[in-house]
Amino acid sequence: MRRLLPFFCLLAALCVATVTRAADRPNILFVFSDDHAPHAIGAYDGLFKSVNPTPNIDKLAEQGMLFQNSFCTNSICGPSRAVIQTGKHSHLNGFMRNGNKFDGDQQTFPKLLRKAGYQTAMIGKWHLGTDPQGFDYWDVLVGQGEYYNPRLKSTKGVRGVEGYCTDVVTDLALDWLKSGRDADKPFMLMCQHKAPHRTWMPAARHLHLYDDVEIPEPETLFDDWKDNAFGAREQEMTVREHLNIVYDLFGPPINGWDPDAGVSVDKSGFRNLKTMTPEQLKTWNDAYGPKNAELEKAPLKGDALVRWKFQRYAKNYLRCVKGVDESLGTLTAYLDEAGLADDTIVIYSSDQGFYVGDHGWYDKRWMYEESLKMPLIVKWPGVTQAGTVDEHLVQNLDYAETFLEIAGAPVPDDMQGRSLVPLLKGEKVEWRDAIYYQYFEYPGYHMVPKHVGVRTADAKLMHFYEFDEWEFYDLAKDPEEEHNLYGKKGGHQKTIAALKGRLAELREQYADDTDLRPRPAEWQKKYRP
Ligand code: SGN
Ligand code: CA
Repeated sequence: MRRLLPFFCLLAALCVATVTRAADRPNILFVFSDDHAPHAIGAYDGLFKSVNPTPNIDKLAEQGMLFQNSFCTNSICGPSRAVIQTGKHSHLNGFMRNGNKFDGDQQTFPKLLRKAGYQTAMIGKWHLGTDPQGFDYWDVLVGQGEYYNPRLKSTKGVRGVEGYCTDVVTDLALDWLKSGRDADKPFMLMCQHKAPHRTWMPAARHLHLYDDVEIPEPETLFDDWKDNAFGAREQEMTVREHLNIVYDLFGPPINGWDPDAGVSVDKSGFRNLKTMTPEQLKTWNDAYGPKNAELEKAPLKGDALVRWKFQRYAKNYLRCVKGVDESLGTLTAYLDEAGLADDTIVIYSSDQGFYVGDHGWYDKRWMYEESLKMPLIVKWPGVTQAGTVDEHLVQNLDYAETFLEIAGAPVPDDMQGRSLVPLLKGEKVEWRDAIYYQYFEYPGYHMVPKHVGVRTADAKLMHFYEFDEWEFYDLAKDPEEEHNLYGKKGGHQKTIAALKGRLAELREQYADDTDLRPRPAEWQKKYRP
């Protein structure tokens, strides 16, 4: 026995080393969706909580940390993803609006994670216009991705995969976890869904979900934007006028509705239905047909039609969310089953928030709360305390540095965010008092004027600079942002002046020298009535 002692000691030491190594360099499973607003997650305690849309995401929050004040820097798909890749604001990473091409030769966090010995994989929606770089494995949806039988691109080329997009992406992620990776290395897997993006097409199994439920209407569904800057009145994203009954809601063309009206990308308007197999299409039509017949028999108008559209839209949106929620459940069940759960950080997030009828809208882009906010829930076994809510002002700008610190990799000086690791550990740290926002796509889909802005814990200032208009909100008193107090009496001048100062400082800190001078009156007249 004595002679065996050194052997046991060595074995024990080895075990400790392995355990430390796994804990030191945990795997990261990053489940990311498209346009999933925090208020459409039960754990965020929003309006839709009553229909229990996200039991699996809620469970993640119960086990980990939920970031209550998590924001994007530029509320649109490609730009948000480029910020995550680089840890730099849009003006520096070069991807300022959808349609730009991401320069994948620049420094990105997956490249640095790889250097640090991580295996990296990217599966699902990428939408950056150039092929992913920095990944050991990638398999990405072509462009926006199709809901049914999507095309995917990998190093082997483009192919079609039969099935519902969220399930296809989940299965590919599972395949990679099971047999695609090198089990000796820690991994970073980005599993990125298309849902719940427009045109909100649910899986066949969810087509009847919420059939007998009335989705609660947002307080601002009938907003009239009366004291907003002009852009909020002239945008093209209202449930009333722009959400197309046929193209977006799969309803009948009542009241002479033009099936192409407001359809921004594909003028044929039906590409997603066109990718279905005849059986899938039959199931689809069987689900919507009877409901559509009712509306055709008694066509609605005015506010009643807005309410009908909202119900159809919100139900489809939440049905898509259900698919994403199930995906998270499937992936985390696999981690449990494979004994990986204790060594894997699981993160749920989405590229930005969204309007689900809030302010009378769909889509995103604005710096108003519903689209500025991103969900962020992190379960880090042994590190995050179960069921905690963090209130610091955090951004997608912080993700890259967070991933690098988790991996024990050096963080380059030119990244502009801050690692969230101390917050995840529950440490008390000095933190930023304000976030900086910028949006660049104008004129463009949905017609949201360019703006920059600053948000603190309780106030927001927005500058629609091409038209030199401002908005200011007292978020503590007016969380729905119904009262733009810019230029109004009531003693806000001091706060506004301070916020203008803070905005200028942030622009300097982030090296943003975008020209903010108003455009010539002639140009403005084209857009502003
Ligand atoms: C498409 C959508 C728009 C949406 C943009 C950007 N139209 O053009 O409604 O704002 O994408 O979305 S659709 O009819 O094609 O769905 S993003 O997620 O890529 O930023
Ligand atoms: Ca998006």
